[in-house]
Amino acid sequence: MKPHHCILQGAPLDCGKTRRGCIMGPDALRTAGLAEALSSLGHRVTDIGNIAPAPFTDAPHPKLHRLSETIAWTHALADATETAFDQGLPITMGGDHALAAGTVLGAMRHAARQERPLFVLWLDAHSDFHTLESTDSGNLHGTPMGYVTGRSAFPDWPALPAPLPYENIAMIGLRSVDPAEREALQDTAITRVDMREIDETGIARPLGAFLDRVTAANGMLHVSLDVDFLDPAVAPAVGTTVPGGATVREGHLVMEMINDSGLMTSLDLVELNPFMDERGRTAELLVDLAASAMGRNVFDRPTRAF
Ligand code: B3U
Ligand code: MN
Ligand code: MN
Repeated sequence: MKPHHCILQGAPLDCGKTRRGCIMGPDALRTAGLAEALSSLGHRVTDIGNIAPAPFTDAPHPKLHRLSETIAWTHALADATETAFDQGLPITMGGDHALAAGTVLGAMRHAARQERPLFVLWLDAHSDFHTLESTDSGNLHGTPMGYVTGRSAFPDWPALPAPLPYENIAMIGLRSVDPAEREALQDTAITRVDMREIDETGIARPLGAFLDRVTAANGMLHVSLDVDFLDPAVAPAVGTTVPGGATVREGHLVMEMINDSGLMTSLDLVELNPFMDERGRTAELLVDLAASAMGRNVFDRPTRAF
């Protein structure tokens, strides 16, 4: 396994929805031993502390919850993530999923500078594909994929170097997609893997096909792991619990395959709400999954078995 320099950055962003608690996410991941788990695998680890949003003035919006704060975070996180790539592999400790607008944008800027395509693996019960117009809830954690794909205008948000192509995105774990998202997704080349497909074929097949495409394109791979990708029975520390999610074993398999591929260049761990956790078990599971993505396994597998 190739040792990496992991750059841990805390993003205690809690403005992407109304239920509070993700502000404590970075410290819960620290307490659960994320840095120690990664260094025990032979990686160099630097925790750069928490990022702060760019200065903003609170200007309540009739529909969108804490819009100006989310924009301010997006600016700061895009800059911080882009900078972190110069040191190593950015691992962003969330914070709710609105943070991915910033981290994916930072990865897009870095990939553009490297003249390599960026791919995004979105592990989530939700597609988070809303525009500012289509969201019913007004919760901006439901919009980062709508933003980075440039499918509609996000006035005052940082400009995209170029929209993220739909072909470069795989969403795996889907089981809560709003009607407007469903309709919009149907016209795109985004790879959409719902729980039914996972039940029918197993999770390895669609994931393997996507990773093969990233390899063929010499792509960079941003992985965004939303706690609600996992079943709430094993990962209760999340505001939006959607039953029927991935098992612990499916979670580890995804992460092990990502490690085997050698493709991952950045990682988000998002939506952890420690206020809702049970004795830290969700935080600990996220640490274990991150460790699997960074090389922890029982045995090495020289070739893929499917
Ligand atoms: N699609 C809904 C629900 C939702 C999205 N992401 C989460 N929940 N975690 C919305 O509010 O946009
Ligand atoms: Mn999400
Ligand atoms: Mn989700």
